[in-house]
Amino acid sequence: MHVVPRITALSLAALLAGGCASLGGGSGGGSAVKTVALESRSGSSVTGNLKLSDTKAGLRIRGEVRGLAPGSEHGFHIHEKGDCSAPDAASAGPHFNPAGVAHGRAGSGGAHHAGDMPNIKADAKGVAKVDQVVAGVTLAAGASSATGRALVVHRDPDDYTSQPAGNAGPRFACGVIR
Ligand SMILES: [Cu+2]
Repeated sequence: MHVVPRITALSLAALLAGGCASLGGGSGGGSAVKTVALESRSGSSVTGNLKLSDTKAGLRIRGEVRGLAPGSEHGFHIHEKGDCSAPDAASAGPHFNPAGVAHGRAGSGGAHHAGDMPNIKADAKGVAKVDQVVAGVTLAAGASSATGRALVVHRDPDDYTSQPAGNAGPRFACGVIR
């Protein structure tokens, strides 16, 4: 029975080493992963944990959002300011939109904000599994860097059409990309 704790300790050591490497490798072009914790806002009980990493295709966002209504659909965006301090997360500002273009549907071929992403969908337990790549956005420094901005989950679905934010309603969760 000594084997199990030993393996656990080794795994922990590996995880810690990986974490330290990530912290130190912000601009090294390596495989840095940032973790973003989504906190509830606007009186919701929505929370989440997401992992972000740069890929050749764009910014990959993986993880879970919890506390949603079963089967519900929600707008999900990168907002401009890395400030979730307001009770309604209005402090996160508008969508991240460095190109100054119209809101729309990412991947449609039409105009859309850099921070526009597909809606997330909750399962029967109110959990939305997220795994998507945001083309044209990076963690690394640059004009389209998401670092220092915020991830926001809305109460309602994004209709991908209404300006400037898809009529997605109040901000139910917010997390700063540090
Ligand atoms: Cu939004």
